[in-house]
Amino acid sequence: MTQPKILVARAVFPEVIARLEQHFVVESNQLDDSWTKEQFIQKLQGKQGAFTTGGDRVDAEVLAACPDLKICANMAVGYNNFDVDAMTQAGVIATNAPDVLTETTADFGFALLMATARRMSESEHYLRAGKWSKWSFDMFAGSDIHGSTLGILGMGRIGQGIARRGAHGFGMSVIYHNRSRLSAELEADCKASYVGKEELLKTADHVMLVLPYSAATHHTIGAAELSLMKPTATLVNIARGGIVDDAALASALAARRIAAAGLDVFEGEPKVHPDLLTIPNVVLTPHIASATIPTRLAMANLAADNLIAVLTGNKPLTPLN
Ligand code: 8YV
Repeated sequence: MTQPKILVARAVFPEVIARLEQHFVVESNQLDDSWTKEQFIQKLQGKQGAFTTGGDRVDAEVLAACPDLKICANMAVGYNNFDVDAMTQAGVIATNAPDVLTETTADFGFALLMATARRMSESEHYLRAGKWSKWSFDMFAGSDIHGSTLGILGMGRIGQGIARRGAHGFGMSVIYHNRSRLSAELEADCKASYVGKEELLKTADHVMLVLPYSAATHHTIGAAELSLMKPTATLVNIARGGIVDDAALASALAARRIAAAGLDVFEGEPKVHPDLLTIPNVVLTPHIASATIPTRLAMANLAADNLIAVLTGNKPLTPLN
């Protein structure tokens, strides 16, 4: 029996490639070349499966040009790079990689919150630049985490992980806003109270964004929302670029309309709005919230499991359609 053919669009752990090679004829991109859409389409010709990451767009154009495709397995929980409706229409299964990254990503959200509120990047740059000559009472004085109010926009699994860390670990008062309200049990477990978006923005000392990106969530935080926040507040985005209007955020930070921001994701990444690069009160990281070796390996193996299941006639583990 001939083995199905798959494309692995980005470099990934060699042991995952080796696993895939036990089941498929694999074309991989272990040199991690950047492909144009045309190259991606050309490499997908004759392939039944694709192993993708968040930067690989699968839309109607790709689907029309790749009639052999049966499944695209994303090594990411977010799947805004997939046009899931178009995939469903084309009979292509879409899968993502949820759960395995929840705690790692929640850890990072909290780390970025701490670094932002306590001005860790700014103060480290100061020290490295040899500017530290004496102690002073208000040097890099930031805002407290413990006992403060944490507002979480988007209360899926990662949002809940952050709520638990805040409420149970740091005695924070947690408020959240989400498309749908959590069950009473989950609210109690997270010690989180449901509020409207406006109330959340006005009340929170720290606002954490953990919602999925879609046309509906584009610029969820823009100039109007930033103007509702406390001047002492911090904003952290570990969700997706495009949820925040980065230009509006840069002006708000420069004018100190809010105190600080921590950003792991950016509009048009890996490009970063040039103003954000020169503003001191923002902590910037290159989309690494899920980046620990065990978690990235689990994400890659889950994408591989989905490909293996579907292309051997079984049900996907984590389907999106
Ligand atoms: C991925 C992410 O590393 O899972 C997600 O949605 O944003 C990250 O964990 C990234 O999308 C690459 O696939």
